[in-house]
Parts: sequence; structure tokens; C-alpha cells
Amino acid sequence: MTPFVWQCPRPSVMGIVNVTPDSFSGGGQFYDVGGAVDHALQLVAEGADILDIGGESTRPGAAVVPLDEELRRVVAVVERVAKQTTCPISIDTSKAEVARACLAVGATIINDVTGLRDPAMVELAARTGAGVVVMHMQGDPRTMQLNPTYGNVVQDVSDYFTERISTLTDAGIARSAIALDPGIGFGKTLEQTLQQLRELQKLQSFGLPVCLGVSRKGFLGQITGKPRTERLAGSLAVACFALAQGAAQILRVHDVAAHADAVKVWRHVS
Ligand code: 8Y4
Repeated sequence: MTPFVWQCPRPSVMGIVNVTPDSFSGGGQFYDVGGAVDHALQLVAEGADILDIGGESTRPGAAVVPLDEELRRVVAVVERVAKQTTCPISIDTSKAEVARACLAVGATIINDVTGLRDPAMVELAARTGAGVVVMHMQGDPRTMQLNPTYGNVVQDVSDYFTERISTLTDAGIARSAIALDPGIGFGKTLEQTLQQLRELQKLQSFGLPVCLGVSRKGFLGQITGKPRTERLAGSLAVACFALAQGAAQILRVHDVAAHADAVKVWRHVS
């Protein structure tokens, strides 16, 4: 595989594709592969620059699905989508085994919410030349929102990236393959999230693309009182705030058409 190099001459829209349990299976034993493939192709038609395909192993209270099953279904979706589009595919996983299998069938980017905590993931990325999204998370998905604590969240996230960039490049991952992500909602209170967003621009000092995932997230609900289905306007407000400062190069979103329009209009007026 030729090494992946992030190129962000303009902001990219990364469309979220959840490979969710089939609603007919009544408990998450079977994934809706066809539905996920159709959704992915729909997002490409809406203007996605990248597709982020993932299972949902981190959702609290989700039915336990055997790793083999999750692996097979996510790989099947990546394989089928890769055959039908040239849109770059990122695989949302922290499991090196899942990433390896998806890279083998056409994914070129690893989006790892643990920031490549597993040395096997680091080794895989180095060996394959895959692009990586290194996300910050305090703690683990199960306990991260219990009592997130920082000296200064912006400084601590920045220090974390300094360490990760050094570890990853020492292991043979090219700097040009790395994107950073502050991990909005991952071990951060509302106030910590707002602080991180207000000072998001500071992450530009690394000279690497910054990926931002705020789409429909909990803090928007805390501010507006709206449920997940009614958080598009709030999501767009944060996206435009970040774009206007050049603070985010990749927007990870559910609503691709709306964000693609926002990026297009923002470019015209800026
Ligand atoms: C509705 C449905 C609202 C799901 C929120 C959610 C990020 C990420 C996630 C992120 C990167 C999520 C996998 C959480 N968030 N990857 N992944 N950055 N790079 N929740 O912010 O979208 S999952």
C-alpha cells in the first residue's frame, strides 16, 4: 500500500457510517450490512470527502457481540463500499485485528478513539502506511464521564499529542500520516468541552490536520435542551466557529449534506 498522506487544501467532511445491529435481529447478533453500504454511498453522493465506518462496541449498555461477528460484518461493509467508491475509507476501531482486516479490503485510514494505545495498532499503522486519526480520551469509554479531571484541559490534551506524535513517529509512522482530534465528549465535562473548543486553534501549532467530532453530541443537548435528532443547527454552529479560525481541517459528522453546504458557503465568504 502506498503511504497515506493527509492533504487538506480545504476542509474535509468525514461522514459517519455506523454498522448497527439489524433491527430485526432483536439483540445485536446480526449487523445490517446492506443498510450500512447504502448509507455510505448516500453520504458520498451528499459530498463526503472521507467515510468513517465503525461498529459500536463502545456504546454503554450495548448487546455484547462476539468479536468474530463484529469483525466479519464491519469488514464486509468496508469491502463492499471500497468496490463502489473512490472516497477514502477510515475504519473507526481501536482493535488492531479489525483495522488490519479492513485495511486489507480497502480502508486507508485508522480512526482510533484510544489514540493508538495498543502497540499492535502502532505497529500496524507503521507497517502499512495507513493514515491515522489520533484522538484524545481521558480514561476508557465505560468510566470516562464519571469525574474527568485536568490541570488545564487544553494544555493536557496538547501535552498528550506531543507524547503521541513522538511515540508514533519513533515507531515509524510518518508525520504526514497523522491527524489529531481533541475527542469532544470523551472524558470531558461541559465546561472542559467548551474550554477545548474556545482554544481549539492552539492545536494548529503542531502543523497537523485537526479532526473535530461534535456532531449531535451531548454537550449540544446540554446547551440547547434538544434530543440527538434535533442537534444539527448546534453542530453546524460549532463547525463554522472552527472553520472561521482555521482550527479544524476535518469535520466528523452525521449530516453530510448540511455540513458540505456549510463548508462550501463558508469558503465563498471567507
Ligand atoms: C449521536 C450519536 C451523537 C453518536 C453522538 C454520538 C469521535 C470519534 C466518536 C470523535 C473521532 C459519537 C468514533 C461518539 N466520536 N472519532 N468517534 N472523533 N476521531 N457519539 O469526536 O459520535 S463516537
